[in-house]
Amino acid sequence: MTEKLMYIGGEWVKGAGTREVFNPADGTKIGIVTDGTAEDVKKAVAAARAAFPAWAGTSVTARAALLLKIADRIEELAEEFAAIDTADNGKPLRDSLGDATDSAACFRYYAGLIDKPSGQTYLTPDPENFAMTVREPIGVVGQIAPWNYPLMMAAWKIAPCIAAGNTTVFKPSTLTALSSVRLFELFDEVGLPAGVANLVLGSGATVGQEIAENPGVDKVVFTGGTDTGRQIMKTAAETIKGVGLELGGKSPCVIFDDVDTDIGVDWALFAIFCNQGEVCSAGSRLILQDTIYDEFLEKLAARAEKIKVARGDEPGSEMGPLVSEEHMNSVLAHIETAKSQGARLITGGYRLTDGELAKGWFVAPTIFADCTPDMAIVQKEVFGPVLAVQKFHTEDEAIELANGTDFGLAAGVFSNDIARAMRVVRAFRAGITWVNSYHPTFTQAPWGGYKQSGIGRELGTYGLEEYTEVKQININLAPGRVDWFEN
Ligand code: TXE
Repeated sequence: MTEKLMYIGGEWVKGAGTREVFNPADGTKIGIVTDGTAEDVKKAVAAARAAFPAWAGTSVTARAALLLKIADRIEELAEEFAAIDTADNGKPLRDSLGDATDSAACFRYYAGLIDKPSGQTYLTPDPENFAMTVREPIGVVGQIAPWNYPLMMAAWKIAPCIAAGNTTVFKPSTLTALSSVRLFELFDEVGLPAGVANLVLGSGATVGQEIAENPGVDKVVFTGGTDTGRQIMKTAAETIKGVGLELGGKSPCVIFDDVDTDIGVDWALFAIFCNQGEVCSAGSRLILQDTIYDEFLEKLAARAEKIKVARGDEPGSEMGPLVSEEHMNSVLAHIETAKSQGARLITGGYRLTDGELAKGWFVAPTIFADCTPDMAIVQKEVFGPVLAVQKFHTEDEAIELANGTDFGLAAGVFSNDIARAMRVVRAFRAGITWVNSYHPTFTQAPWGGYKQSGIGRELGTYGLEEYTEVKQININLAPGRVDWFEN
């Protein structure tokens, strides 16, 4: 196996050591990646700084053309990217194929967006003054990504950043760096100028920390756990860097009794168990009306038990292994805590070890009923296939339960009463909401959270704005003396 390298200033660079990469479905070694240090981050920041003026000055047409080439190549190589992410992260192939398609769409969208009108003009109180705003790139952006959507998180971060004329120092998770390396090979192939996009590989504690610390980084953008986000924000405060944070969630899916049970069950399953529950916006709390509670849960458990849990590259796999042994153990520990705090386990609750599954990190789809707001399973992000069900009677109770955590990333409501659905969705304290749906995510629309789920937005026009500064330009239309001072 050849060692996968970092990409700094247009060169493939070795780090100080190496790191082995394993398939979470069976523990086999699938790659070796180089392991960088803080020194490598410093070199990458220097390369990004050097490349910034020319890139910021490159025409939007030329920048867009490069982004479109990247989009085309991702699309052409979608199956290869899907195979890489499935082997690296564990997710089913149908999921990773969707990620590749969405990643191409993200590059294409931002290629199309950057020459669209932006800025404002103002009629100021002084008729001889004219004011306007222009948006300019921020400079060098440090970008840190998690392991749950390896390629897609890289696309969501890098596409708007470089489209806007910034340069980037990008770090993927140590667990899932392989698709990022392949993506940077495409950057090289299409002729992205050296230093515009730099790939550093290594741990959060060294490489990630240096990205947040380095004074040459103007903004740090991170997706990951809330504790890590807090640490990054504290570090960034030293140099007053801008921060963009997309953090954890404990997102509610509220279902009223006027909804067809089969439809409700279908969405509730999708909300929590797609991508093994390793989704920041997972519908990890089902808030269910008491009048349908028992019948609904019976059907929900029966369908959860039929989900095909298998290695991601097995045909028909619907749920793969968790990303690592450490993460599986963390999910199992959350399950034990829920049991000890009195949540009623209605299905799952264990590691799957039948036959070949014993070689990987598989956890059965798990549902806890009768959960109350004081329980850890209601308040803490598990980031796995574990659903906490809470019961409500009135609409007000449903809203109170839905908003009753420190998080505010996503929320869904199901009801055929449009006025009620609108009341509830307006009352949600969350950044991404759905009515009679859960999960659909669009490159065109903003993504991000309220409360401790983060700061800022990715995707859409809002996502591009996050990678710009706003400059006010004032023009004196009657140049002459100001005469403020008499002499
Ligand atoms: O994430 P980390 P972990 C949540 C989820 C999960 C928990 C922990 O609840 O169980 O986080 O997962 C880099 N300075 N989410 O430990 O540590 C790290 O190398 C700078 C939610 O895997 O947040 C990786 O590249 N960077 C989530 C990235 O941060 C640091 C997705 C994310 O890792 C760093 C993933 C530091 N001090 C986990 N420490 C979501 N919102 O989608 C680590 N990193």
